[in-house]
Amino acid sequence: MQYRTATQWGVFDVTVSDGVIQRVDGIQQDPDPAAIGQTLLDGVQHASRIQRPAIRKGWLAAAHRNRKLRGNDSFVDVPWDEALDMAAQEIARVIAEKGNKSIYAGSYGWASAGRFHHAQSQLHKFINLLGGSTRAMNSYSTAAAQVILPHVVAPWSEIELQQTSWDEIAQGAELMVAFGGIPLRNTQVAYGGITEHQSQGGLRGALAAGTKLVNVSPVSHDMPAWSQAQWVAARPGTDVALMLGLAYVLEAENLLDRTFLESHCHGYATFCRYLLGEADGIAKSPAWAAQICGVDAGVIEQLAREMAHKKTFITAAWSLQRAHHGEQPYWMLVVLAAMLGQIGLPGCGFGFGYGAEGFIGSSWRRFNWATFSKGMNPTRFAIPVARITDMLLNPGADVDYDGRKITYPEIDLIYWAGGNPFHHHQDLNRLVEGWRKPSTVIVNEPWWTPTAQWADIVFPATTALEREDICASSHDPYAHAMQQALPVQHDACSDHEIFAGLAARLDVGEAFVEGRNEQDWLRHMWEKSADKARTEGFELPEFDAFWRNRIYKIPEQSARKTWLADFRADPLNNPLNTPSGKLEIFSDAIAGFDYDDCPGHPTWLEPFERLGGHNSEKYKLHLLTPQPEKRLHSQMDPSAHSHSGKVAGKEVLLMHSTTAAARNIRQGDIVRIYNDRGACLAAVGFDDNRLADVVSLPTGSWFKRLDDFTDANGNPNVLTADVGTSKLAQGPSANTCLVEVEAYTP
Ligand SMILES: Nc1nc2c(c(=O)[nH]1)N[C@H]1C(S)=C(S)[C@@H](COP(=O)(O)OP(=O)(O)OC[C@H]3O[C@@H](n4cnc5c(=O)[nH]c(N)nc54)[C@H](O)[C@@H]3O)O[C@H]1N2
Ligand SMILES: Nc1nc2c(c(=O)[nH]1)N[C@H]1C(S)=C(S)[C@@H](COP(=O)(O)OP(=O)(O)OC[C@H]3O[C@@H](n4cnc5c(=O)[nH]c(N)nc54)[C@H](O)[C@@H]3O)O[C@H]1N2
Ligand SMILES: [Mo]
Repeated sequence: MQYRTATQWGVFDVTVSDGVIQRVDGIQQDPDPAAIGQTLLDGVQHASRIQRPAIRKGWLAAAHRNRKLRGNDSFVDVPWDEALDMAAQEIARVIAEKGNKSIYAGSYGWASAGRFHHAQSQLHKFINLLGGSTRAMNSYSTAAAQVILPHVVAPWSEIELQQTSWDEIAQGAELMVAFGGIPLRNTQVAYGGITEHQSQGGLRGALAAGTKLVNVSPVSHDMPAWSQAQWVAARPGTDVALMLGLAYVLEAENLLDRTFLESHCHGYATFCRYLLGEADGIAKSPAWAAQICGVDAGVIEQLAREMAHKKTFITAAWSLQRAHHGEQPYWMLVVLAAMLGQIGLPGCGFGFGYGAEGFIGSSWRRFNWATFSKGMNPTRFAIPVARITDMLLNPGADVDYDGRKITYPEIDLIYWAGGNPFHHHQDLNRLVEGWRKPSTVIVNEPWWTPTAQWADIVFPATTALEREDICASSHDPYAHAMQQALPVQHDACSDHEIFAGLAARLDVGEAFVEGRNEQDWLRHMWEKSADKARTEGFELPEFDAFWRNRIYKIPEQSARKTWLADFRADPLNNPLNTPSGKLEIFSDAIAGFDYDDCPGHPTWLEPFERLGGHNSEKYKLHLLTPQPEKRLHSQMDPSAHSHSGKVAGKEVLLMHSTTAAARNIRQGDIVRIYNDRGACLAAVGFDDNRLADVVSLPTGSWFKRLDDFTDANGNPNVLTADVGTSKLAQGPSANTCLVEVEAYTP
């Protein structure tokens, strides 16, 4: 039998016989189905599934819960009723004794694609009914962007959904300069699901239309070889210096649009004094930039002139802002585009993430599908998502964030559903210290991920293939009926059932289920969407017809407007939503915060470490931690498809052959990667298409601590630093990381 399912990397037909998945095929509507689909093949029914509710022995045994054993203890299987009783009692105890803010239910993570069985949404609805919890704000993906860009130009959600499309780039751009390239491996994925993978087609379309591509990156294959992109090899974390060098040429050679800077921008004069060195005595010339970023001054001059003489689109990968002072490259990129004066022209100006997720650059109609109501968090309290360890370790301390101070609460209970912090957070050895402080950690998970292994109460969750759901996202024009393809595996329950069980025990059962079963909820959400559709002038089919057809596509819209074209045409009547109504090259608001690590205009700020900068004497290689090609983050890491990208079960560290030779390392060798924060093992793959002193280890392998605290599988987050991007956004700084690599002898 064939069943339709939807994932965060596309829509698939899954063939099942004898209760086992036999095949996974992309659907006909998808021009470029993602290979990650194959993780489902043996991943869903893998031996690493959690079979029954499990409770950590030490947690059961002692009043203080033996917290030091957390992560290094055995589990006992407990019947559902007993496990739910214990979890409910513990939640009630913590709320009564410590208050709601001492529960951390931020629960960041990607979970699965269905709108009803969305693990975090279910958790948040449940916990809101109990008086709420401490939550998390912003994402690991784009935390710095989400905070800096509203000050400068527009809210992030607007940028993601409305920015320039691939079609416009093909028609309008003669030159596309991509900082961090367009790594198509990442465009397999889109948050909430994707039907037609369009990024490869978009890039090929631009190329065919004659757009010249420039890949500014430490790694040449961040742009596909067939794109014939010019490679500008810049050191990681130095893009701001390079962009300042480009800006300097524009100013010095009068290649900029002074009229646009006057009419559409705020504060260029102040920034210009910094650029020319009048403010600090350092001219940000190409020669100055060259000694920081490693790109020849002549190349910078040429590129600046080319950008000024052509119709130019400038873009950056999200990775640039996942680094120390990650606000700066994004702000500076907008300023560079403003100086060129082409913002608001079709295919010109700036945009972000064209190689980050598959929906970026699409021109599909956007429709806000309804979901179920999660209510409000009564505590109204949240921390910046990547500050979790700081919070756990420093209750009572204040942290700066976007012009205000947030006081960390003392957390006594962590509830996680649909995320894997023991893959995703930086400096995992530091996370371990914080994670062992609360009395209790409860996790819902289908698999024995590291986060499940580091919990006290583990509830086995079903996967999307064991339940019915709807996939429909605001950046995709389709809705899909997700069918149940497999019987519930082992003794699992859906997240909804788990929280319904807990809610019943805590006297909010009826408020949680609202008298609906799974099918009722899907119908209810569909009907809410139908109401919304009507206000936008179209009719959704009846639910039963949709369910039979399994797929529905919303009607196309009339031609989409070029983003910021109205603002370009008439900035006074179509102002931006910034304090000045203009593009903020200087932000009075940010300057007013008086942050040493995020001044009033884009600035080159030394990161806490970099090649040629701090720590580079001790650790000679820069470690990048890109997204993994063969899976979504850590999801189904034990599957065959994920393992096809590994060697001897270990993640592969890409390394230049001369850098390896200098350390007596051969292709395929197992190496130890280390710095002051930790160490992990990985297998070496040679890759000469990169700067010699830059190595890359993808994220997402399951953390496994050996006795000496070395991670055995190659999870780079034992090496990355847990430092906020700045006081402004407090985002993660994963890509600022120096290491050394040596041959491993066990
Ligand atoms: N060094 C470094 N670290 C990084 C990054 C980086 O670039 N460099 N990137 C960061 C970014 S951008 C992100 S978004 C994060 C991603 O980090 P996460 O989102 O935490 O990663 P996932 O592996 O997708 O975690 C989702 C978890 O949900 C589980 N799951 C799937 N379906 C269900 C379900 O139905 N119910 C329940 N309860 N669970 C389910 C999966 O098994 C998995 O364990 O990583 C961050 N970490
Ligand atoms: N296959 C797959 N795709 C994914 C995901 C996945 O897990 N698997 N995760 C999804 C998620 S949650 C997110 S947030 C996006 C992330 O999207 P991005 O953050 O854009 O992706 P990354 O792979 O982290 O980085 C892209 C490239 O940037 C380059 N780079 C790193 N640092 C620098 C720098 O300082 N300067 C320059 N110029 N280049 C640099 C690296 O060589 C890297 O290959 O990807 C999404 N797509
Ligand atoms: Mo992300």
